[in-house]
Amino acid sequence: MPRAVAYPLMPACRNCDRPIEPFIDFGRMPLANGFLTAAQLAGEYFFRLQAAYCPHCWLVQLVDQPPRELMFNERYPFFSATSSRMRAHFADLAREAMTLAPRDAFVVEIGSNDGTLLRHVAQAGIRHLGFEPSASVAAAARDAGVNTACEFFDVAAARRIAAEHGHAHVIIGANALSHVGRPHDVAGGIAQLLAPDGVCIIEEPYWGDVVASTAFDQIYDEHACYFSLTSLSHLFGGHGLVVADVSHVDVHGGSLRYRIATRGTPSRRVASLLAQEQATALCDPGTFDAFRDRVAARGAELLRRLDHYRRAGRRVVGYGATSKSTTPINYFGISQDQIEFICDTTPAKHNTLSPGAHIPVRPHSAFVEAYPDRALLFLWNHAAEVREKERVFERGGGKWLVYVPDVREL
Ligand code: DWN
Ligand code: SAH
Repeated sequence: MPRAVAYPLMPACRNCDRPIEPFIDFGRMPLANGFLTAAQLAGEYFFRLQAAYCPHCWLVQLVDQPPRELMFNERYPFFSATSSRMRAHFADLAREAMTLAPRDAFVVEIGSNDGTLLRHVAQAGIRHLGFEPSASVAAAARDAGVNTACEFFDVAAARRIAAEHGHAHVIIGANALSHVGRPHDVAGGIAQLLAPDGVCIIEEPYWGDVVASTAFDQIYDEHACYFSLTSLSHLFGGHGLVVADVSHVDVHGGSLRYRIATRGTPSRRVASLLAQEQATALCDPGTFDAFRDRVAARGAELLRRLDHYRRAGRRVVGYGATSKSTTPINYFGISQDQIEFICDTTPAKHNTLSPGAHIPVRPHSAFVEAYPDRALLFLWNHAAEVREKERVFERGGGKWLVYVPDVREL
């Protein structure tokens, strides 16, 4: 029997401590990266996945998040380098960071994973340190020559590093802050570590894009916070830091890149996006109710399509055992009746069972050796990269089924 663990609900906002409003309840969910062998099934961990918004600072957040050590440890199987698009993206970001850094700079990355970004900084001979609590990926970073502290970044770690190495001229965090259940620990740590004339670059999936495309699968255990400019400004403002600039980047379904400084006047882009967030009802309770209704309709349509395939005798497999896939698979009850297996390029996921639904995960070769008729694309955020790679599948008549921004065949 699965182990049911009850955690006390957290009724207060992770940012401003005021009461939050739950708006969507996905029910009992496993860890999104909790891939298991058959022998491990008995100990599978579950929690209640519920998202809420704060009507004061508008931070969208999980009501309850599993303990961080259960998610981020030596078994963590997500390696940033698996996507060629993301490798190029982080090479660009590293270049941008290095142009901001003086010659004797100290560059810090939070959530540095396998060192995909920092290896460029290391290769340029620049003093650097990555904070990465998951030992699996931290080891890969060290192998690539990246100085890595295998620990969670927080205020105490920041103070220690500032005392040992001096303040950081550039701090980078991509897809890291959203993973932190206590975001003040990270924002406060940045305030401690950043040099007075330093720059911090934060990049996170944008809640505005999640709403626009109803990308409900971004909601899973690891993502404790879903930022907008409004909520992120509130968080950093509490530590005397300023969001100096913001830009939109087209990764992970739409993200915002924030430039944070110790002082200065926010750019016109910041003022205009803050106004836009108000005008587009991003800060409006009705937006959340409508989002929940669209998720239900999306699920019904996806199941209808999968049922249609089954009745038509089509072979269907899942493509990409992504973290995101865990929410639709388990919430909509997708099983091996609908998808034979899920293929993935990550060796650590091969020959495991997917979290919760226990659909077999197979190497990418299983896809190529016997192309299915249809592939449910859990990697919709990397659709261009995948389609480029899988031209033979398409030429043979294979089609992709996506469910973000709506259910459709490609
Ligand atoms: O926020 C997070 C983002 C940055 O990365 C983390 N919490 C975890 C992870 O989320 P994800 O697992 O949804 O990320 P991706 O990049 O959408 O999917 C990665 C998975 O897809 C890996 O298991 C590798 C696999 N993959 C594949 O099989 N073929 C990836 C690519 C690009 C491919 O071509
Ligand atoms: N920055 C990478 C990795 C994103 S996955 C990228 O964009 O591809 C999120 C990463 O944050 C994981 O590697 C996880 O171990 C790490 N992480 C989680 N909490 C953290 C914390 N408090 N401090 C530093 N890293 C953290």
